[in-house]
Amino acid sequence: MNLDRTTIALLAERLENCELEARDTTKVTDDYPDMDWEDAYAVQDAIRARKLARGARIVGLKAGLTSRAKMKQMNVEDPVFGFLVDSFAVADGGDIDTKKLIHPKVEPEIAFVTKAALRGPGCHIGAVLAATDFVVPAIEIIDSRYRDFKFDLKSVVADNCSSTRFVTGGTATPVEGLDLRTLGVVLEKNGQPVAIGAGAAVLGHPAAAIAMLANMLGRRGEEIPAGTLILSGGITEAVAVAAGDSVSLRIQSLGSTSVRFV
Ligand code: 0L1
Ligand code: MG
Repeated sequence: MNLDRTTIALLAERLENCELEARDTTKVTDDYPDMDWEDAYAVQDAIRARKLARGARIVGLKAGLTSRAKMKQMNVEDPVFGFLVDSFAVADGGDIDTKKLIHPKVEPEIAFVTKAALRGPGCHIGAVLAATDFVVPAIEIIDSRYRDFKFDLKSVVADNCSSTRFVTGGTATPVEGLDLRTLGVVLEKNGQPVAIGAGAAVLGHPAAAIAMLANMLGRRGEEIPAGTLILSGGITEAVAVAAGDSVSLRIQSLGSTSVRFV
């Protein structure tokens, strides 16, 4: 680690206040160019600790940047991960107050819910599928705290990977007999398709994103506990939204979920 405890705490306070007050900031590596990956996750951990101290509950995890093309572009070998708290969860068909966000975007994702713990190293797609209770369609709303979504990966990790809201819906579907790679995905904004894809866009198989997450957590001596909801990463590019927009996601065999920005 290159940053001391006081600096980590100050960066966590700065980024979380931006989230809570819906205002942007410059990327943290502008001020601390020597920040390393451990520092970046330490800032994220400090944000989580701040929320837990105020009574928040962790309700899930997310994998981000799980497309190979984007990882290659950013010159990283691993995706990033973040946490989800109860205040991020929005009811299916519910409203999101856009004034509480900076510059939100939506991502179509497949969410996994586990029925057994997953622990790396060595976690693989087969282990993930065996440990999956069910999958559901999920819309993740991301809202980078960085001005104009301009960041580098360490700044993104420190900012809890732009997490802000998520909604799940559709039918809780077991994965037996389901090929998650070939499931068609249609994201609609105001009734018009704006992004179309298939599950294989995420690392060739969405379960590979969960395996990578388990392997990354394993390196920290952590596991994915049974009963965890995990967003496996955007299947298409993220789509910008504003007040007045309605967004719905349909995933073949899993059903649909929707949210409105008011
Ligand atoms: O959920 C995601 O894949 C987003 C990761 C953070 C990068 C971004 O804000 O686009
Ligand atoms: Mg996402």
